[in-house]
Amino acid sequence: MKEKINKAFNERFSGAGTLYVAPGRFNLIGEHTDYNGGFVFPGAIDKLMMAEIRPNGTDKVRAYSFDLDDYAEFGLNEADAPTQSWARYIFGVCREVLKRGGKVEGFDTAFAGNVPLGAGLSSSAALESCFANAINDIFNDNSIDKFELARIGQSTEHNYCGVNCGIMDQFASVFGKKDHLMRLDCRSMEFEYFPFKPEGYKLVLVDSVVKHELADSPYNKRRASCERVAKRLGIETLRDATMEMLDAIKTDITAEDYFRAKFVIEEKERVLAVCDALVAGDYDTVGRCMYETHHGLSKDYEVSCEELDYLNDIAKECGVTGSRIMGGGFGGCTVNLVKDELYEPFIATVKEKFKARYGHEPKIYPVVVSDGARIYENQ
Ligand code: GAF
Repeated sequence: MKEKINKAFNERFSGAGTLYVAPGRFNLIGEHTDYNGGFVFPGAIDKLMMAEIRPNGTDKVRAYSFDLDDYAEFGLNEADAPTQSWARYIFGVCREVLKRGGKVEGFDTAFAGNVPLGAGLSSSAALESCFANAINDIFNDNSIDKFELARIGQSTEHNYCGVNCGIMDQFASVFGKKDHLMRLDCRSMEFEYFPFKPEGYKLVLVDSVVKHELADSPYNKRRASCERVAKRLGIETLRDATMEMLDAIKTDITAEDYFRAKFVIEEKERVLAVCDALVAGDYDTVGRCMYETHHGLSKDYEVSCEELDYLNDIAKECGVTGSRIMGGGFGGCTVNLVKDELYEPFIATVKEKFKARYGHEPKIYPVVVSDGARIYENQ
């Protein structure tokens, strides 16, 4: 990837800039809890966005996307928003830095990535974190703190890309640490690193290759449901709700809102249970919670799809310890916790069965928990 970016940068802009990388993320448990003030438990993965960047002495950004073979040029004022959706991520990051009083000047950039698009692995957060971190380094002497970098990415989604996402993806991409998961309290923003090297198990993502676009998906509607219920309960977020409170207003809200909130209330407890189980080496509990999350996401939160439910069924049949849909939903991957000795047979079976039903194999990505956004130093 480095070589092709260097070459593309040199051909377009001549010479060389500085290389920055930022990863996608996976999440062990804690889905749709971030925008409800709950807990999440993600880690950064070894799939990255990489950008070569150099100030160009103008007030314009000139950007080349290697993967899309597309070029965009835009100014830094609000009225200069580019039309291409990929370029709006970069523009949005620049604007959000400026809105916070940070400095951004014109730059040239060529970038590429190997985070699969639409797989629920947060390629967009990786792109945002990569540019936020680079702009912080190049123009701001790294004076913007890391939480603010994550918020810059999140605000980019809200204000320039139409997705009212929570903070999990950008947080994971910025704060990721090799071999560690992070339990983040999305209300207080306190977090803790948990060493993660499960003995005798592998974690693997199985990608249905069903594409999801959160902006077109009902993601924002799920968030709106949760906010409605919280408002009805007179609390800021569902973090403070219990099943008793929810049951007490059951007849005042729609059945749909009830089930959305039920999932969130149950899910926030599961994150804590999984963290404790992980520390105790109790992988059966981790796995059971993962299956419960899948069930809730499929039946109550309704963000699964036929292909993902099928992947979950196959995992169960193969004796996989834990399996669930991961990320925002509406396509993408399942995350699976598999005993070493079951790994190969599971992968063979899931490929065969899925292909027999849908005509193509799912893609397999072993999870390698990696570092967060950084300058690229020939690792
Ligand atoms: C998407 C969002 F971007 C995250 O903020 C989070 O809500 C996730 O879906 C679901 O847990 O990745």
